[in-house]
Amino acid sequence: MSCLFCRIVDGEIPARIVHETKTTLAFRDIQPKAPVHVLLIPRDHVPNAVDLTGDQLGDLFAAAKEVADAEGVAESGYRLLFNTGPDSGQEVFHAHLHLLGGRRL
Ligand code: D5M
Repeated sequence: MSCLFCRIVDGEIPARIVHETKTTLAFRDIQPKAPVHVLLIPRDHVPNAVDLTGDQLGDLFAAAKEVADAEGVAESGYRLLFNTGPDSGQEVFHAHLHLLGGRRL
Protein backbone atom coordinates (compact mmCIF):
# COMPACT_ATOMS: atom_id res chain seq x y z
CA MET A 1 0.00 0.00 0.00
CA SER A 2 1.56 3.28 -1.03
CA CYS A 3 -0.65 5.89 0.67
CA LEU A 4 1.34 7.39 3.54
CA PHE A 5 -1.69 8.15 5.71
CA CYS A 6 -3.24 4.71 5.08
CA ARG A 7 0.00 3.27 6.40
CA ILE A 8 -0.34 5.42 9.53
CA VAL A 9 -3.94 4.16 9.94
CA ASP A 10 -2.65 0.58 9.65
CA GLY A 11 0.13 1.21 12.17
CA GLU A 12 2.89 0.55 9.62
CA ILE A 13 4.35 4.05 10.10
CA PRO A 14 4.56 5.59 13.56
CA ALA A 15 2.65 8.77 14.33
CA ARG A 16 2.00 10.84 17.43
CA ILE A 17 -1.69 10.04 17.70
CA VAL A 18 -3.70 12.45 19.86
CA HIS A 19 -7.26 11.24 19.24
CA GLU A 20 -8.99 8.35 17.55
CA THR A 21 -12.50 7.14 16.88
CA LYS A 22 -13.99 4.31 14.85
CA THR A 23 -13.88 6.48 11.73
CA THR A 24 -11.16 9.09 12.27
CA LEU A 25 -7.57 9.42 13.39
CA ALA A 26 -5.79 12.58 14.59
CA PHE A 27 -2.02 12.87 14.85
CA ARG A 28 0.63 15.60 15.11
CA ASP A 29 1.94 17.06 11.86
CA ILE A 30 5.58 16.11 11.35
CA GLN A 31 6.36 19.63 10.09
CA PRO A 32 4.32 21.80 12.47
CA LYS A 33 3.46 25.34 11.35
CA ALA A 34 2.15 26.31 14.80
CA PRO A 35 2.60 25.12 18.42
CA VAL A 36 -0.49 22.97 17.92
CA HIS A 37 -0.66 21.37 14.46
CA VAL A 38 -2.76 18.24 14.24
CA LEU A 39 -3.96 16.41 11.13
CA LEU A 40 -7.37 14.73 11.21
CA ILE A 41 -8.06 12.02 8.67
CA PRO A 42 -10.78 9.53 7.82
CA ARG A 43 -9.60 5.95 8.35
CA ASP A 44 -10.92 5.12 4.89
CA HIS A 45 -8.86 6.26 1.92
CA VAL A 46 -10.38 9.31 0.23
CA PRO A 47 -7.88 11.22 -1.92
CA ASN A 48 -9.36 14.67 -1.65
CA ALA A 49 -11.49 16.62 0.81
CA VAL A 50 -14.21 17.34 -1.75
CA ASP A 51 -14.79 13.58 -2.12
CA LEU A 52 -15.61 13.12 1.59
CA THR A 53 -19.16 12.13 2.47
CA GLY A 54 -21.26 14.28 4.77
CA ASP A 55 -20.82 11.69 7.54
CA GLN A 56 -17.03 11.70 7.13
CA LEU A 57 -16.95 15.49 7.25
CA GLY A 58 -19.15 15.54 10.32
CA ASP A 59 -16.90 13.01 12.07
CA LEU A 60 -13.76 15.00 11.22
CA PHE A 61 -15.20 18.26 12.55
CA ALA A 62 -16.51 16.58 15.70
CA ALA A 63 -13.04 15.12 16.26
CA ALA A 64 -11.46 18.53 15.63
CA LYS A 65 -13.57 20.00 18.42
CA GLU A 66 -12.39 17.27 20.79
CA VAL A 67 -8.75 17.82 19.81
CA ALA A 68 -9.04 21.61 20.22
CA ASP A 69 -10.44 21.09 23.74
CA ALA A 70 -7.73 18.60 24.66
CA GLU A 71 -4.94 20.78 23.24
CA GLY A 72 -6.19 23.86 25.14
CA VAL A 73 -6.90 26.04 22.10
CA ALA A 74 -10.70 25.98 22.15
CA GLU A 75 -10.93 29.37 23.89
CA SER A 76 -8.09 31.18 22.12
CA GLY A 77 -9.15 29.95 18.71
CA TYR A 78 -7.62 27.91 15.95
CA ARG A 79 -7.67 27.40 12.20
CA LEU A 80 -9.19 24.43 10.36
CA LEU A 81 -8.25 23.97 6.71
CA PHE A 82 -8.15 21.52 3.86
CA ASN A 83 -5.63 21.89 1.06
CA THR A 84 -7.38 20.67 -2.08
CA GLY A 85 -5.35 19.83 -5.17
CA PRO A 86 -1.81 20.58 -6.30
CA ASP A 87 -2.11 24.38 -6.54
CA SER A 88 -3.22 24.53 -2.89
CA GLY A 89 -0.01 22.87 -1.80
CA GLN A 90 -1.65 19.51 -1.04
CA GLU A 91 1.17 16.99 -0.75
CA VAL A 92 -0.55 13.94 0.68
CA PHE A 93 -3.53 12.68 -1.32
CA HIS A 94 -5.44 11.18 1.58
CA ALA A 95 -7.87 13.88 2.71
CA HIS A 96 -6.76 15.59 5.92
CA LEU A 97 -8.05 18.47 7.98
CA HIS A 98 -5.31 20.68 9.44
CA LEU A 99 -5.94 22.05 12.95
CA LEU A 100 -3.53 24.90 13.74
CA GLY A 101 -3.37 26.94 16.93
CA GLY A 102 -1.40 27.98 19.97
CA ARG A 103 -0.24 31.27 18.49
CA ARG A 104 -1.68 34.26 16.65
CA LEU A 105 -1.97 33.05 13.03
O1 D5M B 1 -0.23 18.50 4.19
C1 D5M B 1 0.49 17.33 4.38
C2 D5M B 1 1.05 17.42 5.77
O2 D5M B 1 1.43 16.12 6.18
C3 D5M B 1 2.31 18.31 5.86
O3 D5M B 1 2.04 19.39 6.75
C4 D5M B 1 3.37 17.38 6.46
C5 D5M B 1 2.55 16.25 7.02
N1 D5M B 1 3.21 14.95 7.06
C6 D5M B 1 3.88 14.33 6.06
N2 D5M B 1 4.31 13.12 6.47
C7 D5M B 1 3.88 12.97 7.75
C8 D5M B 1 4.02 11.95 8.73
N3 D5M B 1 4.65 10.79 8.49
N4 D5M B 1 3.48 12.15 9.96
C9 D5M B 1 2.83 13.31 10.24
N5 D5M B 1 2.67 14.31 9.35
C10 D5M B 1 3.19 14.15 8.12
P1 D5M B 1 -0.77 18.97 2.77
O4 D5M B 1 -2.08 19.65 3.09
O5 D5M B 1 -0.92 17.75 1.90
O6 D5M B 1 0.28 19.92 2.24
